[in-house]
Amino acid sequence: MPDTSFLDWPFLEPAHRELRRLAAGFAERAARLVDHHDIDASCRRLVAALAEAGLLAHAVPAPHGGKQPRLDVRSLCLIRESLAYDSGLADFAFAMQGLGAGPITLFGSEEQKRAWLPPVAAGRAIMAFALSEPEAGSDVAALACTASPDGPVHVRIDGEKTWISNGGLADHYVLFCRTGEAPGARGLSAFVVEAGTPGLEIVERIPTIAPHPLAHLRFAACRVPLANRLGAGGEGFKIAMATLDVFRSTVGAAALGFARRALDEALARARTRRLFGATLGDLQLVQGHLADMVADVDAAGLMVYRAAWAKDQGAGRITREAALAKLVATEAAQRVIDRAGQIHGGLAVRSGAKIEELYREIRALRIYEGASEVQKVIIARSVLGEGLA
Ligand code: COS
Repeated sequence: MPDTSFLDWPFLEPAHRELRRLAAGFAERAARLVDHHDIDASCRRLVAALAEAGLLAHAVPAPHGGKQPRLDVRSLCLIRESLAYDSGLADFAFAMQGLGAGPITLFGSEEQKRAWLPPVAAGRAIMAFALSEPEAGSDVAALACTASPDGPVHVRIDGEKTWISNGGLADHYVLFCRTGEAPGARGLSAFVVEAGTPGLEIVERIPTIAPHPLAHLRFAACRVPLANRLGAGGEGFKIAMATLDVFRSTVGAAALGFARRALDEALARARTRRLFGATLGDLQLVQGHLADMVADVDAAGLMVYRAAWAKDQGAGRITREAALAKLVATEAAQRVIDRAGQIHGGLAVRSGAKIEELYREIRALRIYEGASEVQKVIIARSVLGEGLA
């Protein structure tokens, strides 16, 4: 039985405990919806099932299909953690609905929210967040995809995006482009681009160690209504960063779900595997691994739910807390899964084994939505800035 004592932490409320039960029950069933030979169909099934279970109602705000007027980051975290415990792909399907719709939720006009958000909650529209480019991933201010005026009510988009989750599967892409109001970070804007818009081409699907739908996209004279711009022209960088502030702690939560699963698998193995006339768990070196794993899991959990709680209390920017949550939780989860591998021996690297799957699933989390190195830059700048102030 998974340890759920964290549900008593003061960051969480009774409704969160109820939600955790619902999400964990769903996650066990969701794992059975995954066919690793057909990722696209699996994602579509998962999105539909997440909607039916009411979980996608936590990915958008009320009254646009959501449960609450503002995204509740603790709910997002609890759902991601629960899904990741059983299925990396179910977590992916949920997370992308939230992240892809995030800029609309946070910066869309009422009309834009009314048009685009209810289908996200209902599982009828699949979302993508298109920021990274072949030459700009960590350095967002350097992105080169352009949106230039094309008549009075359109823009023309030209450029490339890569590593786009749900690329080729999404119905709507939230795209960050250079619009040139000012140099660098102040000259970007965000647009919603519908799949099927002429000029939007899926160049290739990108295979990865933990198969998720990812693609490289090209935009060639892709004509998009100016009305699809989110916020004002030049606000794109701020929109991207504010969205990431909300969702980065949820990446930490997914890592936490993977780590808790690895710990539970390791405990089961340590209790039952016999060697040298005792069990693995009787060996002090194994106890040392287990203690380190418990410490990592708790530290990660505290960071994740602290960041989520701070945002839910109405804090404006939680850039530092979110960066800490993502950094600490993803790095900790990698270590926990690695130690679980040592405890499992050869079984850890057998294709199809749970630890082998967790190994493949965790790796990208230390990279996407800001690599660990980027999180360290953000954290260091926040303390240096404060020190100088
Ligand atoms: N919320 C709101 N505004 C923010 C912000 C945030 N979290 N972070 C920065 N800004 C604002 C700054 O206040 C600054 O505003 P002014 O120009 O008014 O002073 C502006 O945006 C530029 O900020 P900064 O100078 O910090 O920009 P940098 O180019 O130095 O940003 C980092 C550097 C590394 C922080 C940024 O590029 C980043 O987060 N990169 C990682 C992106 C990422 O996650 N990529 C993966 C793809 S998504 S899967």
